[in-house]
Amino acid sequence: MRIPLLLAAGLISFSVFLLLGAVLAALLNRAKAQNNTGATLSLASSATTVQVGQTFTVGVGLNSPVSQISGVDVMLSYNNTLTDVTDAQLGNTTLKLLAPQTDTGQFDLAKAVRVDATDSAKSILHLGVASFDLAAQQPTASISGNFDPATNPLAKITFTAKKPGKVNIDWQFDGVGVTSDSNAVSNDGGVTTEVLSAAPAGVTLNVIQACSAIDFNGNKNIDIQDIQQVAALWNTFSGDQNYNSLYDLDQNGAIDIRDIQMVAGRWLEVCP
Ligand SMILES: [Ca+2]
Ligand SMILES: [Ca+2]
Repeated sequence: MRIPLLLAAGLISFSVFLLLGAVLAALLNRAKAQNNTGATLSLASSATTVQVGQTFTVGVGLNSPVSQISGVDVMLSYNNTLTDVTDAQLGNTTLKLLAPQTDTGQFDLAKAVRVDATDSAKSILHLGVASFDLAAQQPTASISGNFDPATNPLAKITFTAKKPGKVNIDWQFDGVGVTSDSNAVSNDGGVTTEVLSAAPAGVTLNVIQACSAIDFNGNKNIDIQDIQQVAALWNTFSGDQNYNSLYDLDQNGAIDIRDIQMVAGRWLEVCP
């Protein structure tokens, strides 16, 4: 009798082991499935090249094939010596609250932008869109599906180009925490869940000088004369007698190789 009893106990133990394994596998699969069906965010810029002083807009898109999204944290970094955020507006979706807000119910740009603590040349824009209508004082519907960043964005951010260079606008996404980075949040029966599944791609664009700013002699052509004029002031610095800010195209206080390269890079261009 002893051997069959041991056998039975062994079989039961083995069955329990199998059952636990199956439950664990099911749980893991569920977690994986949730992650795979998570939402993604996107950006689209209105231009790939802009001139100093011009504005461009960056739309925020969302693709959430399964989850109902009731709020999105948009956290972007950008090079603040080349560009600044000058406005943000909601798109045409039911996410009708744009945060942060001032006491008088306007979008609070000053509160939304801060200089990065570890890199003063980088600024962080953090805004939120949520399913609430402040004017009507009531919640609005959640959203799901595809919201194209160029044609149907959740929000549109206006930037002004300040200085020539390559602008990178990148998402801040660490995948943890509900408020410390970019998120898409679903609200299922009052339980909020972060469903953003991957780091979204950013956008890049080039800020350039207007043709007229480089056409120093005003003959409507960027030509060898313009190159010679800036080259003649090479290695002069702000405060020097010969320094002329007109030729300091990137406004860094020095007329150097970069300024000459900027003229040479536009050589033979005909100004409108
Ligand atoms: Ca010229
Ligand atoms: Ca310069």
